[in-house]
Amino acid sequence: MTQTKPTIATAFHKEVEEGLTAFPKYLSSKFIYDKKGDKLFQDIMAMPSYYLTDCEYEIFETHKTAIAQAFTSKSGFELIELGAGDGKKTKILLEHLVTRGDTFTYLPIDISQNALDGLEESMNKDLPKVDIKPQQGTYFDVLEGLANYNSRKKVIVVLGSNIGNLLHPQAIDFLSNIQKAMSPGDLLFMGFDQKKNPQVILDAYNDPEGITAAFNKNLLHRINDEMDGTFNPEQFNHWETYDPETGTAKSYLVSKQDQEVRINALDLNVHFNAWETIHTEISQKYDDSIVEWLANESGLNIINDFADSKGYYKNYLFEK
Ligand code: AVI
Repeated sequence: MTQTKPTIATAFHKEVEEGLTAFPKYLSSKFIYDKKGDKLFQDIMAMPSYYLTDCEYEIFETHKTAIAQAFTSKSGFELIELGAGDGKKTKILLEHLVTRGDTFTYLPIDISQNALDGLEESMNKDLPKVDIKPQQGTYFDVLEGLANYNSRKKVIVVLGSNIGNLLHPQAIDFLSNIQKAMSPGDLLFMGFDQKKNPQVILDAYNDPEGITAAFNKNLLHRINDEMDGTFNPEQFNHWETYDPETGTAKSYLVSKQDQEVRINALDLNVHFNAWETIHTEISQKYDDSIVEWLANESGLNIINDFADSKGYYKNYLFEK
């Protein structure tokens, strides 16, 4: 009897098959985020060495007046946040906008209805005056739907330097898609982690407690749980590199020995030589000239930027 291969069920299945049969091997960091991955990322954001979060808080606290002034419009505006998560940082701005008496609707977009329900509940408790309309779906489906939502100015917010997990060509696609959903006069407010002392960057992705290692290895746990895999995560090291010339931090999982892993749902055996790698994530760091280039390529203009006191991180304001 001929055995038929099991049907590849999801984008994750497809990528695992492609990535683990490629040379060199790779898996995409976007698949780290299940419930456990989300929690590990919350823990990363709370680590002092992961300076990005504190820098963005500092920027909001220091520059909230200027940021609010840029956002505001006489006829009111829509504040659209892509990947809102728990909205902690955004609340600083929202609170300030409420205090100023600005008229706006807050439209957080997230793929997870669960995350949106939690956010709506905490917003109703902490900032009941904010008119919140959560939008469940992928960024671009929702943005497309909002393109003609109404005639008010749109301010699109993307925090946390999430763009850094994209290679430059993908980042240009991402920015171009946002640009297409904007009308003249609309704004994009986006966080970009900056190039800095390479040691500071390495420390942010290499904590001694092993939280980032656990976050990276969640990919292997997910394959075990969802694809009936036999990875032993203990047999892989988390490894981080940073190239100060390109500004690219890269995460790997490195096989500590020659080993064979079986992934039953894919009917796949994967061989690892000792010290063979799986590349899992890039976290790109930027400077003004790279951001200007990305903006030009995507049909956007930078009209302002806001930095923390150390110059580690910047939020740029773009206009179509
Ligand atoms: C979500 N993203 C911007 C984080 C970053 O800094 O690249 C993910 C992360 N990876 C390891 N630590 C945090």
